[in-house]
Amino acid sequence: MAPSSARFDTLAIHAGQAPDPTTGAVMTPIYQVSTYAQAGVGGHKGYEYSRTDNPTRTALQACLAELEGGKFGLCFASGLAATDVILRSLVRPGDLVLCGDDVYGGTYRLFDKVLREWGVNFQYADFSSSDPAALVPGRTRLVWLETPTNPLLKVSDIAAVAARCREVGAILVVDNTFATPYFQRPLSLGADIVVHSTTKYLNGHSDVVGGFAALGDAAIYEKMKFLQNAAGAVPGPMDCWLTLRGVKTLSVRMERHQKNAIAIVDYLSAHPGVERVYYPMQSPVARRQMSGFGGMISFELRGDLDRARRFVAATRIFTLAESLGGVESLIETPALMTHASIEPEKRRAAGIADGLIRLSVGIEDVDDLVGDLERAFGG
Ligand code: P1T
Repeated sequence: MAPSSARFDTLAIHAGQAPDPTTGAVMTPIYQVSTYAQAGVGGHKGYEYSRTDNPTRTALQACLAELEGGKFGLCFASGLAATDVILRSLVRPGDLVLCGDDVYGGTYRLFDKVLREWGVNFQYADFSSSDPAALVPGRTRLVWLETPTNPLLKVSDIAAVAARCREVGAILVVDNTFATPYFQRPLSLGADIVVHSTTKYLNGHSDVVGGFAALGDAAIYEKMKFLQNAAGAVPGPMDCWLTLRGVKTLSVRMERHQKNAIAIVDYLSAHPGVERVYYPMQSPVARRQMSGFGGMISFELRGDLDRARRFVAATRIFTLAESLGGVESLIETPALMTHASIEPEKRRAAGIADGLIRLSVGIEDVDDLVGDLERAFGG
């Protein structure tokens, strides 16, 4: 096990992963098991049933919690399962939840089509452009912040929103999926909970769907741990193992994602066929609160929606697909794909143009990636 003073890259490889006590196996085994023998009733070694706890999951929870600087960590079957457990543990019908106006379409769908039906009130606001003190009413129970946002890469000042949340007694949750703890650590900036779709950069290889939450408050942890077990949206041991393996290379992958992304931002910004490029580096708050800007880029083409449709179908290395954060490059149109569950007028009001294109820049050779975009421009 890594000493507690170890730095990020060391923790990514060792945290929560001492050699297996029974065999000495250096890598955490895949405990592909549902139940555990008891010597007498209640006489077990900390594990009774794998919905409640599983050693491979325990290792992943501990590793990711350390990377985010949280005392506690909980893994889920998907990012949305993590979101659902956070909301249902902490919010009751009648409560007010304030959410960024530019979030993953599935998060919006869960809030608007499921939890709103349950009686929770949701309001949406642009945290990147307004003073949080003016945005967050005194009766707010919870603030849900994505920064950078999906898909417009808008950046909000986590410390400022956290200060306002403390003033009014609201819980601040930050979705850190795009930045990862390698580039941004929301708990250290005052957030109460940090949440991830581990499907993305943390696993990094587009072969797992998973979610994770880290936090420091024991009472909130107990509520969420209870619901993790009571509702049971837990990841299987194989998925936990794959994610543990993926996390070991997080820092080297993120550096390369970012290097490639910056080169592509430069290329797109200089291209006459491009109207506008979105990347977090353009924000002064990002330069203050993030140590890097990641591998996600969005851009608008000059021309209509059909031009965007043709563009995303024309690339050969950038695969036309939803999701992000894997080693391979992906391209998509949020209005027609990842954010299609948001009503068109709400989507447009949030600034998500119909013809917006989103890139998840992978770690391939950047000249090949630029060449692929050049081909799609018809060059
Ligand atoms: O897909 P799932 O693991 O349930 O994670 C949901 C989720 C939560 N938060 C953010 C910021 C996300 O981007 C996602 C999932 N996003 C996509 C699938 C996508 O293509 O944008």
